[in-house]
Amino acid sequence: MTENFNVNEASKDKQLEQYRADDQGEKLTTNQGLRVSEDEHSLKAGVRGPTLMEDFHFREKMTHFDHERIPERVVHARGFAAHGHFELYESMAPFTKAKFLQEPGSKTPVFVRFSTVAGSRGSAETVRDVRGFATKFYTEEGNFDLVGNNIPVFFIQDAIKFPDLIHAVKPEPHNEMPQAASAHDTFWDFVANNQETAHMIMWHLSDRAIPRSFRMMEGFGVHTFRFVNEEGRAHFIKFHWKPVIGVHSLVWDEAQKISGNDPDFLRRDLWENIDKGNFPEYELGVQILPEEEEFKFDFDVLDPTKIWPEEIVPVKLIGKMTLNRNVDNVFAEIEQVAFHPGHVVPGIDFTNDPLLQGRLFSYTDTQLIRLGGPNFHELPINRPVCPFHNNQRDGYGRQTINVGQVSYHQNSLAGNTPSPANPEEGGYVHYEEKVEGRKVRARSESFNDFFSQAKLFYNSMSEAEKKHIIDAFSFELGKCKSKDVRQQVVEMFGNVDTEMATSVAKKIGVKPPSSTQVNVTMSSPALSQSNTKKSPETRKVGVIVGNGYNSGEVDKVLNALKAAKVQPEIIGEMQGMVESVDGSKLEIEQTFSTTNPVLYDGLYVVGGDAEQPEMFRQQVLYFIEETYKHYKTIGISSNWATVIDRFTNEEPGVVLAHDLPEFTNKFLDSIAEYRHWDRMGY
Ligand code: HDE
Repeated sequence: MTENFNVNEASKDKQLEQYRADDQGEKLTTNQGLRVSEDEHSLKAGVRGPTLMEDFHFREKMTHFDHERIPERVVHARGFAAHGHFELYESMAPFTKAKFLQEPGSKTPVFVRFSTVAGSRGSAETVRDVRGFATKFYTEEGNFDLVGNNIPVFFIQDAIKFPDLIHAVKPEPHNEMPQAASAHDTFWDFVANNQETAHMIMWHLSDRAIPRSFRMMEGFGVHTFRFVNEEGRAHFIKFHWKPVIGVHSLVWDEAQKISGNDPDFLRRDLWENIDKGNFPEYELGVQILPEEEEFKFDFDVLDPTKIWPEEIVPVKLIGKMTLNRNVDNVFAEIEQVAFHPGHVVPGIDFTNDPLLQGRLFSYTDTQLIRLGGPNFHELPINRPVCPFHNNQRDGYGRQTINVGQVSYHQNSLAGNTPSPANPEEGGYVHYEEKVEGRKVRARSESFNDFFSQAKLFYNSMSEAEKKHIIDAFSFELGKCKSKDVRQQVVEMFGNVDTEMATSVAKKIGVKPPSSTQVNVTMSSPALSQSNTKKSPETRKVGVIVGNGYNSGEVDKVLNALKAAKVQPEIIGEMQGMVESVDGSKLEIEQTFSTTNPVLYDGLYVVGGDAEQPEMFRQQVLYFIEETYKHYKTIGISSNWATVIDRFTNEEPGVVLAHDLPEFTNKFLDSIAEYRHWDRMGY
């Protein structure tokens, strides 16, 4: 008999509740529950004597500490996560029988971990890298993990090359440098000698690889999966996550400076916004392709270095995910969560994408070393919310106390239970794809076009985005010591765009590519971030205020910003209060020494009276220069427009408060626009 249980958005939280422990107000004990009378001194033979072996409290405390760390993830070590739920818009029954995709309005609890790939667990977060976007859906039929990235394609086509790719991008083995960076010889040597990387490299050098926020990135399942419906009919599908507030990025100079100013920039942004109730939202999209159309395109649908352009196969939005709760404990939840693309539910199946096939092995294997044994599914964060029963037993850290005599199948002593479920009872049946072929180690010829979609990507970029790609190439290759590697890469990317590769060649002191320019006509507007949603919501604006400011003007602006869900942060010379000309006060939240212009999306210079020290004016000028250089919005109060005589009204993204009602609107529009690329020549 099947058990009855319901899953709703609170199911996971309720389950986790049993494992939460709050030590506040309690007496200190050992792990055996013994109350401890002293926790500052080890047990010694005399106050100046040796420590005694007998000190079980000292030994237990120290041993536990010695074992606090577990191996970091071999990739995606640096990450952060949050809880939330997924709500379905419309039934997907025509395509899949997955239960969590049937009832419009139904809510499934989720846990999402975002990550960088190359860096170690303590590395900076705003480095140039792919971002992981892994979602665990706790469904009534078991956990479904959508383990994706923020880039829709991958570097390689076959999983057997993954160790090589990762060895090439990780710090070089002889000196363990550089940390969390692809700008070094071995990575680019790998690229030039594995040319299937071309398309992914274009994304990696684009603004996508330096997201402004985890809340402002897309996510992609990358591989082609299958939806299978109740009748057993299958469709090829690709998964997409689309952030409701649009896709936005940092600029490179800013990203590098943030790495020093706030290495936790992306997790802090996620944590603080969830904390304040600005819940990140992403719509789930699927591209759906009938199986009969498998061979309709000039690319192979099984090739993970290819997208299905959205203009050809539209993305159908089927639901929305909201992240609304921060974790209680980073280790217990974020470090111990174990994702696996093989965690599927009935109605979702795999394809023969050779990258996906290899991943289906790697993920459980890696958890065995990372989490120390086969019982990691029992950790609170990994437990499904539905019951699980099987004949697996024992192993390190086993928590379940399986009662009874029988732990094998088939049996008669337990009435042959736990018994397999038929499909009507929710038993998972693999899609009966017909497979035949010779055993070969070879790449399918249909995987051989490495450059068409790389060209499509480049051709779809705005002028600013193209410039960023050229600058990124110049930076990355400029860091390679081997001139030969630099030359090979320039030659390779001549196949994408000769003019682009020629500009790079000039900057890095090598010969231009031997190719000739072939202009492409095809473009996919969905690939360019310049077409994304623009909104001031949740943008962080630094507001520099000194004593003697004009509160009438400033209060109105601050209120208008808050009404538009912009987040102003008051910056001043020293902590405490600043006083306006009419005696009202504002609290300084950051000082010039605790913050930096790179940490804001825009700047509002309020200034103060004429008495400000020279240092204040110097800091204002520094904030303005940096903000301007990073193409962000600058607003200046009417008082200070004359003190800062650097701008005229015509400057893009510089808003001067001559006329107040117009100022706030213009300032908000400018913040929504975010980057003012028309300053490009700057
Ligand atoms: Fe992963 N990947 N990967 N990967 N991956 C891991 O599993 C692997 C690939 C992705 O937040 C590891 O638990 C292979 C593509 C994310 O905990 C490991 C191949 C995509 C995360 C592993 C790939 C991903 C991982 C390391 C090539 C996007 C972090 C720790 C065949 C679709 C999950 C772990 C988290 C983590 C193997 C390629 C996404 C070693 C062999 C393509 C988001 O198992």
